[in-house]
Amino acid sequence: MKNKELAKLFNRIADALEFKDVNVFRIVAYRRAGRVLDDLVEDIEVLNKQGRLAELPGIGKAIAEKINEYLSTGKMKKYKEVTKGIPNTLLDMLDIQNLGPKTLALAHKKLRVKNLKDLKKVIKNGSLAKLPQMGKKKVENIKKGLDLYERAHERLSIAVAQNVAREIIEYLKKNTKIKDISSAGSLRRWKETIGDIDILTTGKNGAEIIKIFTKFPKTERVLAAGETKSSIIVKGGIQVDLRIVKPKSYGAALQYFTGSKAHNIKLRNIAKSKGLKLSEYGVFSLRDTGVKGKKMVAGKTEKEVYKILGLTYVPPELREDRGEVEVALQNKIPKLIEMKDIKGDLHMHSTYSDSTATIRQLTNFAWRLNYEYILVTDHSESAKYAHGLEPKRLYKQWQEIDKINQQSKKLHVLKGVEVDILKSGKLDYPDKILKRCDFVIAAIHQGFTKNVTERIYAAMDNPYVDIIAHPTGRLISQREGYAINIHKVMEHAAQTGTWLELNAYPDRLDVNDVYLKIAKEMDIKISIGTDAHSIKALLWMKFGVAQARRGWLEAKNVVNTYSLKKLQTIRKINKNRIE
Ligand code: DGT
Ligand code: CA
Ligand code: CA
Repeated sequence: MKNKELAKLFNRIADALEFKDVNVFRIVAYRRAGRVLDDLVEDIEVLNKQGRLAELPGIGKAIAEKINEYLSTGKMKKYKEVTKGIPNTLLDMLDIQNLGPKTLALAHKKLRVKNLKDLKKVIKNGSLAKLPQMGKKKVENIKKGLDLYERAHERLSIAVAQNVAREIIEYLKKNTKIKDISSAGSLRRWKETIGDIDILTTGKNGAEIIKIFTKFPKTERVLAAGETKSSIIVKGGIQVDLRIVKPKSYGAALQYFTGSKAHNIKLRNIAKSKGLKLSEYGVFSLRDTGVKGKKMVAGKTEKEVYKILGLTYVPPELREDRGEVEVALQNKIPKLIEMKDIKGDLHMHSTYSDSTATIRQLTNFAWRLNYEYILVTDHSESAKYAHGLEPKRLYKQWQEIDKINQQSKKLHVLKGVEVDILKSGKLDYPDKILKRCDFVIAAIHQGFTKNVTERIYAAMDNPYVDIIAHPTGRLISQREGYAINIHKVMEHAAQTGTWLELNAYPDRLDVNDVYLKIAKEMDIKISIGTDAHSIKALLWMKFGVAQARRGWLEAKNVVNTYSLKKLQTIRKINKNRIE
């Protein structure tokens, strides 16, 4: 389908005309064409072949000719002519609030501004303010718009996006008469970062619901508000898209707007091969057309959409076109791990090192989460920044744990450490200490570029090391990670029977979904740990479980779904003795 491509071209023409400050009516016409094409469900190429372009609202003769020209030649003269000499990076900046086309054109002409970087420079060095009719106040406003624009173009952490979405959904439920409501897009797929938040709902009076939506208290700017869709920017520069659909199309729309795009393309092709048409409005039979157009055969629920295409239901976390469509066709989608499978948390810190939570507080909170056990894993001695424990304090901690375990049989507190893998490759505690722990996590916190793979190998060769924490060391949107060969690390984990951590801290999610799937195929066991440094952070387990699902993991692949007894028997140190 060339619909979106054409929509973009017409929008670009409008941008360029605006930039050149020409006749407003023409700009409106191009914008309208862009919007119509963007929303069009039917294939523009088909309509063009059938000579039906004139039926489309807002597509006059001149625009229709341009569509036809583009579809038959792959080019559009008008687009070329109008955008000549204007870089795309410049036109993109028209989206910046308070920066009108005239100012932008002036900045381009006089200060040779071509992109965001240039714009920032001329704001900073004061040259923009010196242009005719500009001044400090105007530039200040442009700067505000620029900040907003930049924030909106960053990807959000899933934890942040989830909170915003929850707030908006609650607000809509409270203030409008809606029936079904759900997040969609990457948020529903639990992707590690989110571009914008998508929300889908059904309800009678669309315009009214949208009016209330735009009045969400944290709205900073309304980008669009119509009868069935709206986009706003909320505090923090976060874009939220809302769509309202008819109840009979809710499942099809949810499927469509959950994506991913690649997954949807595969489904559409399957539909086609079955003589069906899949769209956000439903599944339609093409063969069985009665007198009055196409017959709708599914669309109310997502389940029936998948079913009619001959697929088992695909959980949103799998919809990335990583083989899930093929597997669903064979009825072989695995039973993914769920929150209720989790029996404990195997990575957390206490006030003994750098956390705000006491062991007792961690214990009580974990009990409320229905856990059977927790593993307290404070930092080892050389982690000075984190108040790492010298042996004396570690023994004191063990005494406290013993006491807690004696007093309550509610939940078992396990003695662990997060022992540093030193630059030398040695571990920060001697074996005689590690030996006395229930479980040991080893982690790189220093020397991120030096022999990291080899040092992790050495740690995995230690019989007392059960888990490698955050194996790649990345911090999402902040830090790349260690210089490491993750595939080799995985090989060695498989060979030694060492478990790899899935660190559930939302800025880590390490190892990621892609590596998890490989680890599963290699039969490596995964340990999901929150790495909590506060009581509340124990709740991050859900992000870990979601990533595990994105990595196709089942309960059996994750060690903290096991009972404590089983966990003990599968430790590498005990495994050999038993088998
Ligand atoms: P994001 O926002 O960048 O994290 O990623 P998504 O997946 O949420 O993408 P978004 O917000 O642009 O669109 C939401 C969903 O709508 C997307 O996952 C699939 C569907 N969608 C959007 N545009 C297209 C399209 O051009 N073709 C198809 N097949 N689906 C689309
Ligand atoms: Ca999105
Ligand atoms: Ca969106």
